[in-house]
Amino acid sequence: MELHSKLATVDVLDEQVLADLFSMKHIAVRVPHFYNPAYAKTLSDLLYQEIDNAVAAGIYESNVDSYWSVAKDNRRRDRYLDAALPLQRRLRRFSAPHPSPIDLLRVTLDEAWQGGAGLLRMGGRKTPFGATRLWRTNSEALPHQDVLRREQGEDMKGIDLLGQIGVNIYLDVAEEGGGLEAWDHVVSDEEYAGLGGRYEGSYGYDRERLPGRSLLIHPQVGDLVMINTAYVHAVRKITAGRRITVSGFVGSRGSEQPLLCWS
Ligand SMILES: O=C(O)CCC(=O)C(=O)O
Ligand SMILES: [Fe+2]
Repeated sequence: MELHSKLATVDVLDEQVLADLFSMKHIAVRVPHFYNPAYAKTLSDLLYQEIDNAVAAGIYESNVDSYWSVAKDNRRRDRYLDAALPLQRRLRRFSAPHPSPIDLLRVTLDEAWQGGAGLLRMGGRKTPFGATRLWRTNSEALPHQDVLRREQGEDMKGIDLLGQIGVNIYLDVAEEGGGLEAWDHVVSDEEYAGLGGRYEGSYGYDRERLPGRSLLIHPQVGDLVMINTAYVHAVRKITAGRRITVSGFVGSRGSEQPLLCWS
């Protein structure tokens, strides 16, 4: 199959396009200008200011830990869960008087999906969704997959997902580099287990072992790109400028169950 036919570009997110993404018919779906680019610009300026202050104070470049990084540490997991609602309020405050991009995504998913959509809960507590991630010059993400069941701590056992997608809203894009690259290639759970922990967190697969051809997506400001994260993907090195995304994951347990959102 022609690789580019596995990238869908749509104006409206509907149930069919989501189902085709979860079922792996699509590798990725792009919704151009999902968030108004002028609002995105204003929001990214505010976030850069806040992040620059935080970095000067020695704080990390994403405003919230990712689940995989807290799964095995109770103290960090508590901090992660405590951040769930403040994270939503903060982005709402920064976005006002316009909607928060992550609110917009969550209601769009809720409306599109038969079973609706909501925040993932862990031990009865809501998880953060929509981390703002700053990617500076020279940063990149090596080829990887994002597969919750490979990262799951005890508190997440019993959440059996049929599929997982990564969602990113691009509030600002790099001048050069920073494209999202994806391969028509899945490392299965069996193969992954056979790799014996060599790629912890399914991260850092050798490019040499991947198919030669890949999809390279250059998102524009305001775009939403959703990727089925079972497909191996990477963020190409940013060679000039920086980019900022609002980022999370969405899991499916079937069309009649709510989609589950977390970061
Ligand atoms: O920032 C991006 O373009 C994609 C990051 C990523 O790997 C993901 O969302 O799973
Ligand atoms: Fe990823």
